[in-house]
Amino acid sequence: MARALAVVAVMAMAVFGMASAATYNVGEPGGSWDLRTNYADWVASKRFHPGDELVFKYPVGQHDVLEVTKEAFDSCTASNAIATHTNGNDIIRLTAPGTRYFLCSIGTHCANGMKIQVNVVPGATSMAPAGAPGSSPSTPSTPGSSASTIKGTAAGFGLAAVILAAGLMA
Ligand SMILES: [Cu+2]
Repeated sequence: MARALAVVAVMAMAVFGMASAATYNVGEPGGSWDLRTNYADWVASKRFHPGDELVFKYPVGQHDVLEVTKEAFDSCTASNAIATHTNGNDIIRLTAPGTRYFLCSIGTHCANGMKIQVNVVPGATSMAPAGAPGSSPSTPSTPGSSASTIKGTAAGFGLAAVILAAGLMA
């Protein structure tokens, strides 16, 4: 019984995790991959999970995207980059939890703030309260109230699984 509940809860979290995979156009809405954005502020309002994508958009040649180590990030060092992207519509998938560092190597752009640190956290973390054992009695109303805002069959399946789990636990 307990094992079945755990399996249902994990399935629900996995479905929700996939449903929440997001694409972030770096610097939007105030800019793109350029010098108009304070990237520390930009990332602070977001939570990145495995499966999400970053898209760096810029005119080819005016900027570039180098993935680098923390040391290179801190000192704006362009040599020994982990990866270099230059096509102006560079899509980078965040595949696993961890911290990744990107900078622009053109001119003094990095020193002027054109660099971004992305902390990727496990996707299940923010979903845990929905299916967590020991939820308060009022919890079952939460999935129901959010149903109208969730679209798609995958999300619907996850929602049903959560409701099922909540019902079995009640
Ligand atoms: Cu640049």
